[in-house]
This record gives sequence, C-alpha cells and structure tokens, in this order.
Amino acid sequence: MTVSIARHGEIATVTIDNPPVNALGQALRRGLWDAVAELDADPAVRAVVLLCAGRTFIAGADVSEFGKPPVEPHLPDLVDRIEGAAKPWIAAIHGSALGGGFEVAMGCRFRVADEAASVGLPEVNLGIVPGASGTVRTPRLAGVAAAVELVTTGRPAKAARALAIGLVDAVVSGDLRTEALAFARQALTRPLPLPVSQRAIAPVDAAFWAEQETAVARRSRGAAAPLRALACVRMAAEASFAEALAHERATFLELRGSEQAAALRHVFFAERAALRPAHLKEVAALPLRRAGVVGGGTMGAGIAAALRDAGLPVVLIERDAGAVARGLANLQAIFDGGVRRGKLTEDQAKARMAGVSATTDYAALADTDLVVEAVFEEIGVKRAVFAELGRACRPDAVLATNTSYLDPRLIAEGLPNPGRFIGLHFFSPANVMKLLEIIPTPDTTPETLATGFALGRALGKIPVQAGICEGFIGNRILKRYRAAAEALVRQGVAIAEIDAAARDYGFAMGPFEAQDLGGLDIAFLQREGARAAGQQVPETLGDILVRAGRKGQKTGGGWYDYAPGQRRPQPSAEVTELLAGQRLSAVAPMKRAAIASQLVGEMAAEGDAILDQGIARQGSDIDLVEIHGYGFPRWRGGPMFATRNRQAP
Ligand code: T1G
Ligand code: NAD
Repeated sequence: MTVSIARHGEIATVTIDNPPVNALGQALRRGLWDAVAELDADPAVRAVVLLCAGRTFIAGADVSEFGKPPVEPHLPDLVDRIEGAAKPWIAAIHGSALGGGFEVAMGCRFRVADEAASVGLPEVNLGIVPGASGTVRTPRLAGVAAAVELVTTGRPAKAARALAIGLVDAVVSGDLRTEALAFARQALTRPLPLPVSQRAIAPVDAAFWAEQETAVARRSRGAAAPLRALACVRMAAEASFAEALAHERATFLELRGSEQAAALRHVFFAERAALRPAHLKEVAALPLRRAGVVGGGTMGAGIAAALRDAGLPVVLIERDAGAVARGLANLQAIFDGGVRRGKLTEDQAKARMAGVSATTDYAALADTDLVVEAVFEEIGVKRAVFAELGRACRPDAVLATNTSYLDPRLIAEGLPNPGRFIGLHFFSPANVMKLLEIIPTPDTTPETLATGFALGRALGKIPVQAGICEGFIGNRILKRYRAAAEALVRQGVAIAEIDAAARDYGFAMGPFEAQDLGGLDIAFLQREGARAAGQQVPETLGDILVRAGRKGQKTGGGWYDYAPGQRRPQPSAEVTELLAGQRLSAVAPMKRAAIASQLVGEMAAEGDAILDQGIARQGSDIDLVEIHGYGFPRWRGGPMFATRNRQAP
C-alpha cells in the first residue's frame, strides 16, 4: 500500500496504490492523513489532485476490517480533514468511487470523473449505511431525492448522470491526470465554492418522506439498512450537519454489528470466492470465442441470449425448420423485452440477433468452442444429440448439458473424448438468473471445469460446482423445502399461512405460490417418471392436485384458485376438500417465525447431507445457490449461514 506525493508546479498529486481496489484500510487512512499535513505545510502547493493507481478509485472502506475494532484515523475524521485542508483537494475519479471512496471524494472541494467512471454509496448492500458522511454530504451536492435514491438502492451513478445531478463537477475523456491538473489550475483562477458540508439542502415536504418510506419498505422486503439510510438523509435535511453526522455514525456502528450485515458480508465474499475457486487457480480455461446451443425452447433461447449479451456469436440448432423459426422468435422476444425495459437499444437488439445463426445442420457447429444442449428432458433425446455433437464438433470443443435431473454420466456415455463433457445447469430465465450450477463427471478434465467457470464469469453469473445426485444442489433442496411445506399442511397449517410466513422471512413468494407460478406438473412428471422406473416415490399433496387437473396458474388453479386473467392467489375450497383426508393432526397454531424456521431448518439439514456427501464443496456455495437460484433472501445470508448457530441434530 502506498500513498505517493508528486509536485507539478503549484499543484501536488497524491496517488494511492492499494491493490486490488484501493480499499480504505487503516494504513491508507493514515497515509492520507499525513499527506494533508505535509501538503498544508508546503507553501509552494496551492491545490492537490487525489488520484488512484490500478483499475479503480477507492472502492470503499476495507470490508475485511469490519469484524475488527475500528482503529484511528477514523474515516469521518479523515474526510473532514481533507475538507478542512488549507489547499483545495480535487478528486480525480476512474473506475468506481464507492462508499468511503465517494465520501473521501465529497470531502474534496471538486470531483473530476473519467467518462467511464461511476460513483455510489452501496453500503446498504452490506447491511449498513454510509459511515463517513455519505448520507449528509450527498444531499448537499445532489439534493434530497437523488441522495435518497443513491443510498437506499445502493446503485451507483454513471459519470454523465453524476455530472447532471451535481455529484461531480466535470467529466473528462482524455488522460485523467492531465485533465485533473488542468482543472485544478483553472479552479485556482476563480473563487472556490463552499466546502460541501457548508452547502445548503433544499427542503422537501413531509409527503415526500412518507412516500419514500412506503416505497423503500416495499422494496427492502425485510432488509433493515435501506430504511435506516432513508432516515439518515431525512436527518441531514432537517437537522444541522453535526447532528446528522453523529446520527449517521451511530446508525452505521449499530448496523455494522448486526446479523444482517454479517450475512451480507458473508455473501459478498462468498460471491467473489465463487468466481475463482481455489482448486482451479492454477488451471487455464479453454478459449471461448464461438458458442452453440442445441434446442431453442425456454432454456435454449435464454442461454443463447446470455451468450449474445456477453458478445459471443451463437449457432442455434433445432430439430426442424418450424422449430428453428420458433427458436429465433423466442430469442427475438427476449431482446424485444430488453428494449421495452430500457436495458437495450433497438440497435443493440438488432446486433444481438445478427450474431445468431440458426439451423438444423450440426455441421454449423464445426468451429464452435462450446456447445450447450437444452433439448427435452428425455435421456434418449439427449443422448442422440450428443452423438451428433460428437461427430460434428472439434474434439476439443466443450460439450455441456443443461439437464435439471438426469444423470450427466448417462447422457455422456459413449461420447468420444468425454473429458470435454460437463453439466452447465442454468436457471429460468437463463439470461436473467445469476446462478449457474457446474456439474463435472468423473471424466471431466480440470481444463473443461475451469472453462465452465470462465463461462460463468463471462456471462456475469455466480458459478457453483455441484456433484452428481438427483437435482444437484438447488433442486434437491427445493424438493426437501417443498416436502417440509407439505408436511406443515398435513399438520393442519394453512397453505396461505405457510406462504405468508415465507414472505415475512424475506422470500418474494411462498412455496405454494411459487409452484402455482412455475407449474405443479413439472415435479409431478418427474415423480411419475421415477415411479414408472420402479422407484418407491410416496404420493404427495401436489400429486393429488395435479391428478385433479390443478397444475397452477396455467390451469386457473393449483394450491390456490385464480380468477380468469388474474395472478392473485385465492384460498380454494376445492383444495381444502381434495386434501381433507390428508390432514394427519391439528397442531397448535404455529407462529409464522416458527413456520419459517422449520422450512429453513429443513433446507439446512438437506444442505448438511449435501456437504457430507461432497455434492457441494462448502456451505457458502449452498447459500449462493439458494440466494441466486431460489429467491432466498440475501440479507439472511442463505440457509447454511442463517442456521449456522443451530444445534447439530
Ligand atoms: N474491501 C475489501 N476488499 C474488497 C472491497 C472492499 N471494499 N471491494 C472489493 N474487494 C476485494 C474483493 O473481495 C476481491 O478480492 C477484489 O477486491 C476484487 O473485487 C464508511 C463503511 C469495486 C466494483 O461496497 O463493488 O465504504 O477475491 O472481484 O468485479 O461508508 O469489488 O480478489 O481476493 O469484486 O472488478 C463500500 C465493494 C464499502 C464496494 C470491483 N464499498 N466492491 O469489482 O472486483 S462500505 C463497496 C465492489 C464503506 C463507508 C462504508 C467491487 C468493485 P479477491 P471484485 P470487480
Ligand atoms: P422446451 O420444451 O421449452 O425446449 C426444448 C427444445 O428442444 C424445443 O424447442 C425442441 O424443439 C428442442 N429439441 C428437442 N429435440 C431436439 C433435437 N433432437 N435437436 C434439436 N432440438 C431439439 O424445454 P426447456 O424448458 O427449455 O428445457 C430444456 C432443458 O433444460 C431440459 O433438460 C430441462 O430439464 C432443462 N431445464 C429447464 C428449466 C426450466 O425452468 N424450464 C430450467 C433448467 C433446466
């Protein structure tokens, strides 16, 4: 870690170099603290430009220090010290100025940003609020509404928007150091603006706060930090700078020690570790320049879209001309949706489609580096596809299956060079869901496995390695979770009460609502398949409903009834009747917290079995699967983290 000072005539530069992201650890805070003293004492210096080496400006306080007692100099004091320096400081921002990094920048008199830079206060993503004046200085720069959006969503603002709302004073496209030095010289020719802490905040009326509280509460679904951040901005708007700063600091210190913050830190580091697993550190991935997808249905089209979003040209294979046209239409619909939601421009959508060639001819795959199969979930169909791929593709091309439940070893049987085969289990919609389960077979080479992870990174996914068992990690736990929910129904707990308990716990929807949305028949067909194969699979409550024609929203009723064209679940008298004989006992009314704890406890118990069998490499992988694939509330940390203090059974 270094803080180096250089002089360019009357302007000094302070350059921070603390890889990988210039996080504000104690040593760096000390270095900056001393730099202020040194430059204040130098009469030749009239202004200071603060720069960072490496890929980004300061990306925040050092999160790895959070569990430890805070050491001086404290960040709020350092920000005040820079603001109070005898010479104006100019922050020259590239990459991401986040959290404490942006607070340091707001301690400077001016902020100059590279056109590709962004600034933000993402602390709520770590279960905390800014702790060094972020909620107090931001409204003084950009107004209350912009500050509320920045601190309660944690979403950064790109340079152009940051300039538009006053978070930065200039956006430059040339060499940042040169531009910032020029800006500093210019600034010295004009009266200096007030330090940020002395700038006024335009008042807002009470209705604004009421509106924001409702909106933020709805968005947070139980995460505490966003509402606390909102309260801090309100304090900034309604109290003195000093009072608001003290309030913010107290809130920060309280939340930093909270369970939610511990959970979100756990997820933060687990996600980063998942991208580059230690056991593959020395293994080089194979090149990924051109990809193929076989099957253009729900998953195939989504996977092709994800590959296109990552800039890879795609060859889409379908079984006949009609299916080719349907596959292309599915893809077009995905990109049109992106345009409607403002994620893509028309031109970008056109370019996405232009990079796809669709055909029935496997020869088109001759020069692809990777092919993902997403055809019907039938072993015969999949094996026939891999026989074709074995003939058509280069012997070193990675061949992957997107199967949900089939054994990848059976799919790959007889495939020439099986070392290049792997399971890549995407989640629907595949261009949106971040989870990617990577399932190697005993033959899969380390290079093929590393290529699976490299693809995950390229697609912006959270890749998690899973062993071979029915349902891998996610669907296996889903099965246990659903069985636990059904067991509660058999104990007399109301379906709607169980769903409400799951929502109170932080899930977007409960187990029964979720099944009605996705369809009860997918799991039913899977159980029927197992029964037909001679396995003993007990009858489930869901089976009773499907046999009665209740497959979910698509049939107007599943666990709930749905009025035509409606998605709002209504308790169903027919379901009560169909399941009347299934109620084994009437337990005393259960509190929702107890219901949720029972459901999550069952998920964690299945997680334990999965770890014992080596299907998952570590508990945090299971947490990531549940958070990024099954809607487990992020601020709970995942089922393994959330129950880490439970007594072993
Ligand atoms: N502290 C410690 N380590 C960090 C870090 C941080 N703030 N940010 C990143 N790292 C590590 C990360 O673990 C990884 O390590 C490596 O850097 C590269 O990260 C008072 C208290 C900046 C957008 O929340 O969003 O300031 O795995 O893989 O994809 O108000 O990192 O290589 O060993 O993510 O290029 C607020 C968090 C803190 C920003 C770069 N700041 N970081 O993304 O790289 S709270 C944040 C990010 C705060 C004050 C409060 C991203 C990034 P390793 P990476 P990337
Ligand atoms: P789907 O029915 O929507 O699409 C399957 C496509 O495969 C169809 O377009 C069909 O024409 C095509 N196809 C069938 N045989 C073919 C062949 N021989 N050659 C080329 N194309 C052929 O199914 P889906 O939901 O996209 O599922 C595909 C695979 O992904 C299955 O293995 C499924 O288990 C798995 N999966 C599905 C989901 C999901 O939520 N739907 C999630 C994860 C994984």
